[in-house]
Amino acid sequence: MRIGIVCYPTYGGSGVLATELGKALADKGHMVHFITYQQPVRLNAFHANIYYHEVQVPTYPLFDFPPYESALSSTMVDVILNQQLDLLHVHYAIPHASTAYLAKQIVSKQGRTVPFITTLHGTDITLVGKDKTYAPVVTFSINESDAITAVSNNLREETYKSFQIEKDIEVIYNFVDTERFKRRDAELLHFRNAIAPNGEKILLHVSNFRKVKRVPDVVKVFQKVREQVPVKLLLVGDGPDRPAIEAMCRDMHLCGDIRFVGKQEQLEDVMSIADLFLLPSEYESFGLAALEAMAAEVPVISSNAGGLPEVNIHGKTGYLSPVGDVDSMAEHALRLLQNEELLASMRKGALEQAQRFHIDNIIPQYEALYEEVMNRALESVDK
Ligand code: GMT
Repeated sequence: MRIGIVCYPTYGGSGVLATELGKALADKGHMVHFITYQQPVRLNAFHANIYYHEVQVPTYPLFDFPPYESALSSTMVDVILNQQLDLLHVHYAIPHASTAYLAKQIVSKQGRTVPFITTLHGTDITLVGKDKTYAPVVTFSINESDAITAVSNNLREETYKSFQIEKDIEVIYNFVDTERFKRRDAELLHFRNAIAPNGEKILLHVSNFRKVKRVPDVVKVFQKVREQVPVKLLLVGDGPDRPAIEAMCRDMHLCGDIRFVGKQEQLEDVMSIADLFLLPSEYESFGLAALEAMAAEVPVISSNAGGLPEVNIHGKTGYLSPVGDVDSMAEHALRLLQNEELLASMRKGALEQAQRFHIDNIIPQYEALYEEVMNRALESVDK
């Protein structure tokens, strides 16, 4: 198939997922065309079946706000027509679903039928999408999608609760390449020793440092754990809350034991040296970073918000606590760090759970959906 993928190219989970999906589809022989405003971060090696089309947004003195959506729709039209795309798969509803709708209408005037699939990822529904500034367009464009998927049951339910959706939303879970995230303790010992030179345990948090991630809770949990166990905290990623978190660490006199390493492309290395992963989010539709940690045998201490209980199984792969309950999270972390046997069994449970979301189990679900959508589109042309 010739598939156009539209996503945010930055470090967010939706862009990561979309890029990994495109790479896996290309490996299976599909022609994949990424349409984004910048090279997606995980699209970092040449692949014969992958093409990248950059959306250019020309400016003009009249534009206080350059019309990105128009530029994106026009680029979609160009790629559909010149690369003979069979379908578009857009990730994150805003503005990708409405731009896909527009592109579909434009090419239909030229006799081309190109269906589009919208994958909902989380904040496009639960945070930004619900805002009344966007809600009518989001509702309309989701309903006009030829198929809709959500990355968890929770997100599917949230979408039905928040919008008047007239169509079925299929749940296709996020996935992980467990081979890539396979733990490599011996190989990465030098890295581990650099972070924890005296054999301390390592707590890890990876995010885009936004409010919804509740990064201050990570620091509070760390402080409580540190009172009882020698431990270091590794903070990966960047975002608007990072300066405040750095100030918080200074005020709490924790700087010596906390390492900010910014955005990292080799996440598998970082996951491989961690003992526990912390994800205390206010909401998480799925928690892709937690799944990647589990694939590296890292148990997860998380909140029980959104789709996290579908990924992190309490008592098997880690522990769940109510949002904001840092005492409970610290208690869970200490329970594991002070009991090597329990930690070992939880690590095994985490890896087993990650296998359920193995990339090879999930990609065929997308391929089946593509087939179904294309067949429906062909039938509608025949009528
Ligand atoms: O929260 C992020 O990390 C960014 C955001 C995005 O859309 O880029 O992530 C959302 O999509 C991920 C991939 O499907 C999910 O794993 C995250 O849980 C989800 N984030 C939220 O729901 C807050």
